[in-house]
Amino acid sequence: MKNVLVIGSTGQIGSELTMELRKRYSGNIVAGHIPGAEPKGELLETGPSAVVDITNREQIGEVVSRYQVDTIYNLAALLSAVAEAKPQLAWKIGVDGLMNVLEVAREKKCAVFTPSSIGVFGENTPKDKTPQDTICHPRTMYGVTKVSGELLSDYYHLRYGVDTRSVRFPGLISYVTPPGGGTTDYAVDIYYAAVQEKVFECPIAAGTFMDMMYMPDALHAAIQLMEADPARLKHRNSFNIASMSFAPEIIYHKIKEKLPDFRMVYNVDPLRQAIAESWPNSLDDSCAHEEWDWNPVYDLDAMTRDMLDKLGKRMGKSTASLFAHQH
Ligand code: AKB
Repeated sequence: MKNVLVIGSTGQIGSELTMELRKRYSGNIVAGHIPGAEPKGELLETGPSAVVDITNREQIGEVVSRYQVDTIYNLAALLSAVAEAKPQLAWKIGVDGLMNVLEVAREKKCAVFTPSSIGVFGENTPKDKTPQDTICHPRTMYGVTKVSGELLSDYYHLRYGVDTRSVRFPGLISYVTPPGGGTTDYAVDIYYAAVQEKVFECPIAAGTFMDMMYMPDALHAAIQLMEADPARLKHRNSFNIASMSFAPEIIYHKIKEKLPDFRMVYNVDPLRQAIAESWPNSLDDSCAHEEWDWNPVYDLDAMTRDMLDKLGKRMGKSTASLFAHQH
């Protein structure tokens, strides 16, 4: 039996991770949320939920004790573009908040998963097949909080024996809960535009490659890493993981293979473009393969088929009817 607290359970990753954990484990899988972001529907109905503000250490500790939590998934964060607009808040949530989680974990003997990101890399990092152990010198506040988080998490493991583990997520693509304020969000928004039969305005310039991943693989990575045999882990915070890398014109043409009338124009956002250019084109994730058997399932083709099908159904359009409208 496992008792898990998911902090940030109503966000892009949390809403799906909490449900996946409830399918796999029989214990308490607590949906932690801030006031104003209450769980709804099946997230509310299938298990306990509790107010957990990551800036409130006592509150985290109280919920961990109440539900005898042994593992915390700490998903609270501001994404890259928002963190540039609110750098102090990004630090307060990403670093001070993480410190609160780690302190509770130390006292109450919990394992901790905190996602890191391709945002830890910067302009002087090798761009292609970026190695696991390389220069992490970001110029964004998001990157600064993620590098700090990796270092803090390793520190708590080495100094206090807290079982901290993490992956560097690429842009995550899902049809369930939309992301907010990320640089890679365009790769989600483009599918919504395609299904709604709208022209997509792309905020990222042609030729800008970034690593991306379909949500089922991302959920699997988080859970698989937390279940991995600790004796095999040479790294902890944080593993490169990868499944696909593409630029806007590549995902556009992939969608156009299925929906030939779909159109995209460029309207580049200078902030997001600068952030995207400072990130790698693709990561080398061989350490994750070697140390805990990471093996993603979805490529761009399989993801595109699933996204169009699932989003279409959610918007009351079957893939067949979407295709029928095409000339
Ligand atoms: C963002 O774009 O900020 C995130 C990330 C890559 O960490 N999706």
